[in-house]
Order: sequence, then structure tokens, then C-alpha cells
Amino acid sequence: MKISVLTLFPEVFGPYFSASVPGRAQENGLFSMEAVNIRDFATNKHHHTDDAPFGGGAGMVMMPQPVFDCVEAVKKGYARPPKVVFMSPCGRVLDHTLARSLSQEEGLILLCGHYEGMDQRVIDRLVDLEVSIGDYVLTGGELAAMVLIDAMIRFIPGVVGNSDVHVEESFENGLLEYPQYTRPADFRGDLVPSVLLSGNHAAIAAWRRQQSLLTTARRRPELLEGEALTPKERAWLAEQLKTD
Ligand code: 6GU
Repeated sequence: MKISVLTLFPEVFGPYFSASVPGRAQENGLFSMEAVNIRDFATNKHHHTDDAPFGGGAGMVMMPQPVFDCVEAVKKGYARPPKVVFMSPCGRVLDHTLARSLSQEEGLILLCGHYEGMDQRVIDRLVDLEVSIGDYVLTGGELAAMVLIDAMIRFIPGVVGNSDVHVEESFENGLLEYPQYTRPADFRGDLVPSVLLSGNHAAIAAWRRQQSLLTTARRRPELLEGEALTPKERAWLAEQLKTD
């Protein structure tokens, strides 16, 4: 997978994507990422990329010319036309399913806006999909693009160490994750649940399933709506929630 991020602040992508899991994944050739400065494509004298909105109002709007030229130049680096994603609070809210689906793309252009907005002609003519990372407003699309990239690359085989990680973690089975413990079994008198030390794999799996159900029911009950729970699980959950 190749990702091009189009931004006025390419320097903010360096540290994160050269460190830790994303850094190793790029070194191992599992994905590649470039940050391209939209300002380099501005043809006006002072390389301005924004201007006042027609009709008046607060803030500035990103001009179409630098963005169109930037997208068109970056597309030349792709054998097949990549999907163009505009990071915007007006977009589809990112979740597990959208991250996994976008991770299947061979190439992606992530367009980051700044200032108050983007000229609508960019969105109408160049953008295939708008993505938001939640119901709050950021000063620009850069952090949102980093969140999207991080969430996507975890689905690329080999990026996250153990292939079981996906099966067990939150959201893969529609539930939140069960609690995890490591050594020591007794930390300042606080004990690890004994079932985890029992070596009984069926009992451990059953305990984890129950814990996932309970955490999900307490914190995110709406996630259980589409879940296939057995009548026994439903009864057990109702009993547990009674004493909350
Ligand atoms: Cl993608 N961009 C901005 N500027 N703010 C956001 C966002 C994106 N997602 C949530 N808030």
C-alpha cells in the first residue's frame, strides 16, 4: 500500500511514521508513505494557498489551484488512480470497518485541509470520499490523517506482530476487549484472576468472553445490538447488570 498525504505541514508526519510499528512496517516494505507540501504547487508570487471566502465570513479558504496541481502531480506517481480521501469533520466517521476496507486499497491520497475550509470545487472534482475521526473539530486534517493511517496499516499482514492479535482485540468480534494481566501474579497484594493461572484453556476463553460482554454492556451497550449472544449469555449478563 502506498499513501500520499497532501498537506501544508508535511514535517509533522516525520517523527510518528519513522518510529515504532509504522516505522518498522515501512522499513520492511509493508507500506510506504510520503508527505507532499501543497504550498510547493502554488503558482502565485508569494505561494499563498488560501484566500478570503466569497460571500464573506470568518476565516480563509484553501484555493483550488495549488490543490488541483498537487493532486494531479501526485497521481502521476501511481500506476492505477488512487482513491482521494479528504479529511473533514463533515465526512463519514472512521470506525473499524472503514479502516479495514480502506486498508485494502493499493494507493491512497489523503488530503488535509487547514484554515476554515476547502474550496468546494476540490471536493466536487477531486475527492472520492470524506472521512472524519469524530464529532469535534481539529485545526487541520493532519492528526486525523495520522489516525486513519495508523488504524489502516494494522490490517496489513505483518504490520502487527502476531496474526491472532486481530482476532482477539477490541471490535474484531464486535465487543470491547477483556482485561489483560502480566507478571507478577501478585502486585502489591492485588491478585490476577485465578482462572488465568489455571492452565484451563476452555475456562480462560469462557472467562474472557464473559468479561468482554460485561465491559461492552456497561460501557457501550449499543455495540451489543447487532451481536449474536446466546440466550444463556443474555441471561447471565442481565443478572450481572442487576447489581451494578
Ligand atoms: Cl478529518 N478534520 C478536522 N479538521 N477536524 C476533524 C476531523 C477531520 N475529524 C474530526 N474532526
